[in-house]
Amino acid sequence: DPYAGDPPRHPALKVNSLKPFNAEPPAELLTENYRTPNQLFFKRNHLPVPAVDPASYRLRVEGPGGRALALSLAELKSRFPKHEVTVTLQCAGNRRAEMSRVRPVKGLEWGVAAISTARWGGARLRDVLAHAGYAEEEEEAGERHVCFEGLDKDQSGAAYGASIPYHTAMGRGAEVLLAYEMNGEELPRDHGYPLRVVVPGVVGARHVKWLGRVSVSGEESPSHWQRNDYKGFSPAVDWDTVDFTTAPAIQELPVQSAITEPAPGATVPPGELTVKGYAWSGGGRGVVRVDVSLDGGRTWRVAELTGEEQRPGRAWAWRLWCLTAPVPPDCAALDIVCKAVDASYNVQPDTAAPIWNLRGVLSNAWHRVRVTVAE
Ligand code: MTE
Ligand code: MO
Repeated sequence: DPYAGDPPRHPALKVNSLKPFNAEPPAELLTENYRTPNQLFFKRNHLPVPAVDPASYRLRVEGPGGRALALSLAELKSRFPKHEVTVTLQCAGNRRAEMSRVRPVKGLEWGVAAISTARWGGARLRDVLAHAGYAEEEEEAGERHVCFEGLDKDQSGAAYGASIPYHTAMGRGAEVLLAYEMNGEELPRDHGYPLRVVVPGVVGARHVKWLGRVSVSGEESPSHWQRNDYKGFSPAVDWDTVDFTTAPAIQELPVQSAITEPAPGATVPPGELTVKGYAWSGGGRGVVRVDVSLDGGRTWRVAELTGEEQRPGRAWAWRLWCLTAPVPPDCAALDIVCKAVDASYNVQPDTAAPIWNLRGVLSNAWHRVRVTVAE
């Protein structure tokens, strides 16, 4: 069993697949903390968790002109300043279960909690690439990509891989990390021990764990997960007609929000109701507002944003939100809805059908939770 060496996991996680291990925390636990405790942080593995010996570990960095560096963990920690940044990581398939209710899709049935937030610590990728001989972005350079390879491998020996545009890594003030710390602790095995990439504002799939190799290329990573997965398509496209070369790889994600409390189908008492949730957008776009409705979207109230303030243009981490409102009298049921607005005034679509896609990614319609009102 290639999964026999996987680490132990927290029993509260809702397991989506055991081998490989994929799990999300219960929604109501997700918003108990602004930073998700490591054990409850959602886990998304495509392959068995590799066992990496920290003493012999080397990160291979391919430099310009065929030169390569092999950096030990000690070198990564001592040669480059440690940078810390709070980043929300969201899987492209978060909330896929709602999309598959429109029409079946291929993928894990994630609920609303394939998203979590941590404070990550590590070396800046741009410092490491500069050390290897790469320059800050030049105007004329043409399209380039920074490619990452994990140490986890499938049966054919192919490693998990992904890439990001060069400017995402090397642009002024870029905060892409080669992280060895998560919430002040050593990176846990499930999250990429001993080293992972953290790309603020970008889809989870590019945050390559158990990082083995970094290179710069005129082309995107040749990995299956870069080229033939994690792309969005029209609802008109099915598995017989899909051509993965026609769509760009998902990088920044669209604005997202969801209700974490109360739970769908719960019974709430009359009087006053508190609704809680999270909101986040890709590309460093902040959350400017969350609207909540108790009557299916006919009337709205503005939720209170909680958690840390966001930096303009560098809003890498989510806002949590909450709304306390009177339950309308003589109401047997409530149809609670939330929707967020980001700093570019992007909004969420009201339903999932028009954004349905065969892989069930980018599922960000208004989130609805129906509850019963009773003493
Ligand atoms: N990196 C490697 N090496 N192998 C993987 O399977 N999964 C990716 C990404 N990095 C993956 C990986 C996907 S799809 C997501 S959503 C995130 O890791 C999940 O990170 P987490 O498990 O720390 O939450
Ligand atoms: Mo993912």
